[in-house]
Amino acid sequence: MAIRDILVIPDKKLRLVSQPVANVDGSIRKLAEEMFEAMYDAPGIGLAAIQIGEPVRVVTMDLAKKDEEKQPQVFINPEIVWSSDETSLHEEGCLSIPDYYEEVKRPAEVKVKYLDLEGRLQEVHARDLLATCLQHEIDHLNGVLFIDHLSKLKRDRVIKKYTKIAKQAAE
Ligand code: GNR
Ligand code: NI
Repeated sequence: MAIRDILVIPDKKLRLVSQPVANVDGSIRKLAEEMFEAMYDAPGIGLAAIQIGEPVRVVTMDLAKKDEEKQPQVFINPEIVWSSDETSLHEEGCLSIPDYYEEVKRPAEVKVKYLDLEGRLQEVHARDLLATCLQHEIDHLNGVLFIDHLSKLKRDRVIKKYTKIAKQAAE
């Protein structure tokens, strides 16, 4: 099967609030597989289902370094149940905003509860890249992009640039 396309701003679908998964069944496992395929191909370290056009609360991630073995992780219906008062600044990028990187301030640590691919309830205490990535992906599930955490000036500039590119591509 062909690799699924990753949606790019200003695609309106990226602003949808994704629906919770009711049952972790074969269709969700198939979706996760398609997400990994698109994520590894891009390549990226995380992906929310809406980035391939599916408005459901599924996130894939692999934070392994290039020389390490794959570490595929799936987070279903992820929910932040605690975040630290302490914040940290991390440079972020997004496959839906190609080639744009900016530092974003977020809580340094979060606790996230989620379902795994077997439908079991799990909880993770995340810091560093995992905390950043989980918050970035959970934002996607709520129709929020990392540029929404920047100044309005920077955000408007980025949206304008990608709107122009999309219009040129449509000519
Ligand atoms: O590949 C990605 N890298 C990344 C780097 C810093 C913070 C977040 C990310 S997630 C991003 C892939 C993506 O767009 N996920 O939604
Ligand atoms: Ni993203």
